[in-house]
Amino acid sequence: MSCNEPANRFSQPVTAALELDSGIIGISTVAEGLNVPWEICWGPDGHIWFTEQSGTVSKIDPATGKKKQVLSIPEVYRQRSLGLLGMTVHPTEPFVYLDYTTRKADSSIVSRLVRYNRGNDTLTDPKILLEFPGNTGHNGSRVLVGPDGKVYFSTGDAAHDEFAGDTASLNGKVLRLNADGSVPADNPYPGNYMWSRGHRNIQGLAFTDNGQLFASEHGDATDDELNLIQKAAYYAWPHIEGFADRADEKAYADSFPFNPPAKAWTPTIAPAGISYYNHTAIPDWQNTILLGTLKGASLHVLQLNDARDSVMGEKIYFTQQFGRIRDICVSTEGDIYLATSNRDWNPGKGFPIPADDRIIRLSPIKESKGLTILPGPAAAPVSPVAKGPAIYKSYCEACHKADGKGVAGSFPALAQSKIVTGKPEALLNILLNGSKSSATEHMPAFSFLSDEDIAAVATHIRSAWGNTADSISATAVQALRKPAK
Ligand code: HEC
Ligand SMILES: [Ca+2]
Ligand SMILES: [Ca+2]
Repeated sequence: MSCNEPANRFSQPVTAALELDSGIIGISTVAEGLNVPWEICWGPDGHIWFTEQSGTVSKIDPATGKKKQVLSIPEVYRQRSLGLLGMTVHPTEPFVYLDYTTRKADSSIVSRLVRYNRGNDTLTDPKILLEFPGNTGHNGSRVLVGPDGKVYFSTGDAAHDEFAGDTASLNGKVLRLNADGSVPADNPYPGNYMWSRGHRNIQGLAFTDNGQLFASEHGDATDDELNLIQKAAYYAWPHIEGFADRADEKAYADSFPFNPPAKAWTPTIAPAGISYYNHTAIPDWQNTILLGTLKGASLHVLQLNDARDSVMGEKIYFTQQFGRIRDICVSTEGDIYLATSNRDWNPGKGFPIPADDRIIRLSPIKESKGLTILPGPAAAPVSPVAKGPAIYKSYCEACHKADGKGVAGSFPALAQSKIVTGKPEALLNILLNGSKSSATEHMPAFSFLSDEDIAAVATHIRSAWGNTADSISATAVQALRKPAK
């Protein structure tokens, strides 16, 4: 354990503790009252640099909590998942790279990657490096300087599936740029920023100590992913979700070789920011990817192998403790900082609390006496039992909410819905095939669930929240499935 007394290093009180095999982690709040700190990064000046989604960049002295805003960008367009998103502070050059969504005069949404010059307490001389289509969702994104000094920038598919595989589109990619914004000579395609393609909506990006690049990515109804990003590789969205395990996916993979994920999650967890951890300050977590989750509201610690190219194990901490976790950074001393995202468009149950959003520090301490001891890691969740409420919780609640009331303007209420309580056929068709009558949000198809599971969740929503329709049988589901080819 480190011989530094955290009490000497930091002014904030330690309020809770987590006991690991190798030592104790103390938990303290470094900043509060923030509004969705989307990116937090450890700056070369020993400060935490962070973006807030509405368009500001600030830095904070982790020892004192003293905060200073260094930039406000009025043209940022913030709505739902849009706004000021990724940022990276170049470790050796005087540059900061930011990406955000903005609206053009014709009201179309675009994403931008912009470089600023970094002074002591200011960011000046913005230079727009890239501008490309955005949308009301799926805008990514993260930006990171690699060990090779190049800028890596992950973009969302802007809710256009067809962009992801298209080598001519900047959407649904990991892009690679020189520090000045030009295309590196050793990119896979001459004159093309593309480094890898076939991504849906990357939300986390991190390099390991031996230069492997990992990305976390949001799936649709199933298969959130962690991918090892390789030069020129193809990740197959929208043709393959997670591994090629369905018949249609296997057939596609026979013709189009793709990189399967290092790990996939169904039910989905909504993975967000990731960081590589290999510091002796917390020996239990050496050689791991730390992954924050939004829907899961937890920290996943993913053990890597020696080559740092596969995930060997997974432990889950802090479930529902801090709410949604958006991003993570690691200090040179090996302390870990988490940013909560409870004031975003889709907060979870019990959040936000008045102190949200927060930046929380995990730092080794010597004893836990007098502190609240948080529960140890949970085993990775097992697949849901074939019962309606559990299936609803795993697959439906993120959109339609625990009370069945949905989110006005985005996800319809299932409580008192005529479709839910009406003819079984209409309801089952939506569950099996999905529905897309609005331009922005759609209801994913759940045909991958068994007949029994669909019948169970359909029966559940027909009798929950004051609905009083009769139950639906697995046979009724089977009868509506398209006959196998
Ligand atoms: C990713 C978000 C999302 C998830 C997850 C989701 N839905 Fe939906 N659902 C929607 C959206 C959006 C609509 C509206 C679709 C449209 O009209 O295009 C919808 C519509 C519906 C409708 C029609 C309701 C009405 O009154 O129009 C039902 C029923 C429904 N969903 C049930 C479910 C069930 C059951 C699950 C879980 C198995 C589920 N949904 C999972 C987003 C979601
Ligand atoms: Ca994939
Ligand atoms: Ca699959």
